[in-house]
Amino acid sequence: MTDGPVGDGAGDPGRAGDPAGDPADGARPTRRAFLSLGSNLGDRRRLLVEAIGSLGPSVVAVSSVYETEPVGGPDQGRFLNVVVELATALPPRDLLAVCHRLESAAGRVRTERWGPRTLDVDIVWIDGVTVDEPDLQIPHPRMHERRFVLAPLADLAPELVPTEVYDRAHGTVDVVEPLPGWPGPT
Ligand code: GSY
Repeated sequence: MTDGPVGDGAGDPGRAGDPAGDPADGARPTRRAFLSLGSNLGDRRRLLVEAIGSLGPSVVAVSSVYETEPVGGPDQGRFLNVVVELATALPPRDLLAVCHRLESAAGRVRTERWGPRTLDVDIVWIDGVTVDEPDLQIPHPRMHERRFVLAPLADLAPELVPTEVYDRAHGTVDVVEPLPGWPGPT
């Protein structure tokens, strides 16, 4: 793929300008999906804003922004984390491709497994969808262990985050200033 806008290439999932939209308009149900975005390298805020902007009109809501203690991996800087709610008819694998394209657009190079990264984008949940394949599991298999996922997810979908599950999860999370253009949950 070239450097054009995310989702703006022939054969890519999604429409130009609407990468999480569905090329087969109307053929599949539109579902609520939640992506977890994290950054701890470079201009973290800018990277998150650009990634969310490039998801296009499928974005329904963005959580508060959390500065979070790194979970796993080597000694590294704190992350900024958000969760984004989408309304999308993309099949899970096409949505995964969108996530990978956002990471590439942020200049992510996959080096150390749990190491620092400009951008990480994970599918956390899609209403009514389960996938259990080696490279894709939905719901995300570690979501219930991670406060950096659960705290922003609870902003948008509290019914998916029971209090006792949140209490057992790991890591410190602090709400910080919202992203420009995204005031956070209302
Ligand atoms: O799995 C997402 C990348 N990641 C994160 C993250 O986004 N936030 C925090 N706080 N710790 C993390 N460890 C990894 S790996």
